[in-house]
Amino acid sequence: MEIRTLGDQKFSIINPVLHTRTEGSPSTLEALQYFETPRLMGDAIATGKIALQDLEGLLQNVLIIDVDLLVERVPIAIGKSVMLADFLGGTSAAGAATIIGAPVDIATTRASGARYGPTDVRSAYPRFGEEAVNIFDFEFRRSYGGIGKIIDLGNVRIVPGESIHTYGMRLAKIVELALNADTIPIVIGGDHSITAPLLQACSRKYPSLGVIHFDAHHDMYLNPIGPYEVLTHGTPFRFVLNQPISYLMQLGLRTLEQPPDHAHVTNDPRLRYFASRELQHMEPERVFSSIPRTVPCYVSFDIDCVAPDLAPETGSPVPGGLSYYQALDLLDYIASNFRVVGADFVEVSRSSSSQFNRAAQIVARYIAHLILAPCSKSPIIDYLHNY
Ligand SMILES: [Mn+2]
Repeated sequence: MEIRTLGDQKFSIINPVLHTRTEGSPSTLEALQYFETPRLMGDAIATGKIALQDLEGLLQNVLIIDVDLLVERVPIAIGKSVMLADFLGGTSAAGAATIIGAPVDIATTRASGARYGPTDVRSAYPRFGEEAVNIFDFEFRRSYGGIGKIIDLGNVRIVPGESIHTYGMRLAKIVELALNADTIPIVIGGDHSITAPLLQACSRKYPSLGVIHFDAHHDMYLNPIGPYEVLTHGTPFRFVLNQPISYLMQLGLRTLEQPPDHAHVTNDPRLRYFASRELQHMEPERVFSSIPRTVPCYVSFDIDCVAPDLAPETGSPVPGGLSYYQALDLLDYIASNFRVVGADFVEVSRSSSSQFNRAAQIVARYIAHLILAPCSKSPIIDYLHNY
């Protein structure tokens, strides 16, 4: 980071990594110090030393002060582990899936534990090596060819005590870098609040984005006590509807609750849903018959859409739910027929009584299918006697 004085209380802040030059005032410099010695943003704003718009401007334009501080490399990666600095300065990664971990559960309302999601999902991922080439998929009796790269940037670090807003802005920035490199970001959460900043970044790049949301809950709740419009893991889709998305399809809903306190969003014509019970008897083709194939699509997958007896490691389980194969077939249909430009897999937590994380095992398989399904496919014909 280089700061040049321009005179008249103006400064030019140059980021040599991102090749950006941003003009700043003395208050921007104060805000910059926030990142050098991270502290509670609320306190800094309350003292009047830092203006929120200065912080946001810095995050959006000159965020990367030291890339190593932003992202933490992980011992077990999905695909090839790449440093963010190398990703930004290296050869083209176009077409690759970019894995980004978001180990946060600071916006949960019930049990915490979603911070373990990225670690446990990565550990459960099939060991394909750095590139998934020539994979036999016995489930679908097909093999995949021409596989692109899978890059793992690691986990976006959390500063202890910070809010989901500053964390979300940093996460969104990393996702924006992945999108601008023409890769497909796949974010492993983390609680569901991260979807709001993620979709903000994605809809900046793809203004007509469609969203397919798997969940037991509609996640458009209001906070029970004011302030009502607060970003938590139960509210992200209130914020998603503020984006210029073309549709929001919710799959797997099954809560039993008082009339929704979100009436002003439920008559939004972009919104549609299928209950978990309805999906028990529907072919994917029918589920997605009204969805335009040409519109880029974002998938937000909350593991609690799957039956809690199959995936118990989650914070807000609801009885009923999709089977492993129902969700797999829906995801396979999406990945094979739509242009998926980004995804998140959230709300995988961890059990204190079992070493084996069933929710993480399922999500790891779904991520693999999401990455593999768009690749060229050929039938498995020479396995044993082709029975
Ligand atoms: Mn959710």
